[in-house]
Amino acid sequence: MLDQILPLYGIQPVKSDIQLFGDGLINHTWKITTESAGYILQKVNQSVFKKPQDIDQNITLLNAFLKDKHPEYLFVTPLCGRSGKSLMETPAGFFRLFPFVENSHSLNVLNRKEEAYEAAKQFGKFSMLLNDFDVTQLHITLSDFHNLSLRYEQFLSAVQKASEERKTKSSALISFINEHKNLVEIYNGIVHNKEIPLRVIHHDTKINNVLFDPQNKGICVIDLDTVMPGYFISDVGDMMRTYLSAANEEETDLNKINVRIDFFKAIYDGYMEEMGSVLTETEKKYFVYAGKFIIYMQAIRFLADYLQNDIYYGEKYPEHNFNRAANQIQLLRKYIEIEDNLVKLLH
Ligand code: ADP
Ligand code: GN1
Ligand code: MG
Repeated sequence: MLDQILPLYGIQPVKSDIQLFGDGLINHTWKITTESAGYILQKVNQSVFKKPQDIDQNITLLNAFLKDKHPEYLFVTPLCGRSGKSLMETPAGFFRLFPFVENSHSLNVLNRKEEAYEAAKQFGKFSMLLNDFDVTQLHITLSDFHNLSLRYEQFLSAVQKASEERKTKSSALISFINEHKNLVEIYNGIVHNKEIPLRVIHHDTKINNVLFDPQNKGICVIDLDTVMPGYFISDVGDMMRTYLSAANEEETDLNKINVRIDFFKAIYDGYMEEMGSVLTETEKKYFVYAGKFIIYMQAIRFLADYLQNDIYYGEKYPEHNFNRAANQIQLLRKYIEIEDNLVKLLH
């Protein structure tokens, strides 16, 4: 298949080394190495992103703004092929090619709080530099992506339609989610609060969407598919979800899941160094809630997927999404256990 795609960019497949790359759950990603350069080739997952053109247009708009106002900022955008287009529509699907950021790597778990600081700073910087960008210009690439209210409704419907076997296995997790429905109500309050504006939000700040240099200093953010108008709690929350625990969402030994309070502080410091002067006082009050919001939503998403026979995330082994949901619920429990300490830390 790639034999047909690479020539669209003037790359000869015979002379290049092609490897499947990364641990993303959504798109197909390959690293292409030629004698002169490295690239990241991606096939957009069209069952998730119905209109890849919208993503492409968003990136083009943001790039024009950033190149004009902040030309020194590294914003990694798709390269144009021979046709002059940055998104290739082919019979095999939609493809795009990025320059490989040399001497970079991504991490799946963080071992040092300094890395949490670096990553949080990168995501904070992204929203801060785009603070004056007119967010209404952006397409919504995934509607209701972080609409917790709707996610909760979809979860209830997944419970209704699930097989008895999967429902029974999930009963303790389902109860936990229902017992914490107040998190949905807080979200509904945020949506109606005029002091909490829509901003340019990345919406997928998990740790492997930041590139680090060999010294583990942050280089830039990547994976721009879900950049669209949203609330800051989405970005801060997904950082907490993926940076706080020493074990990540794939861990099946729940005893290994923890909340590292010094990593929480590092997220706060890194993000606020960039966004502290931009966020409203009302937004700042939801900093700790952000973690509960996203961890809870991710638990709902994994469990709903399990109940619907893994149609969204797929599974690498039986019960994979059940395990991921149990993992996220354990993380939420641990987070709530020390919530008071987190609040105190910020005052
Ligand atoms: P997905 O949407 O499937 O998560 P990503 O865009 O995050 O796909 O890419 C998957 C992985 O590929 C990233 O976690 C990162 O390791 C690597 N990657 C993506 N873009 C680049 C790039 N421009 N340079 C170097 N590595 C990259
Ligand atoms: C997906 O694409 P990736 O792997 O960075 C998902 C996120 C989830 C995450 C869970 C478009 O992110 O929302 O938080 O998996 N992206 C989409 O690991 O659904
Ligand atoms: Mg990714």
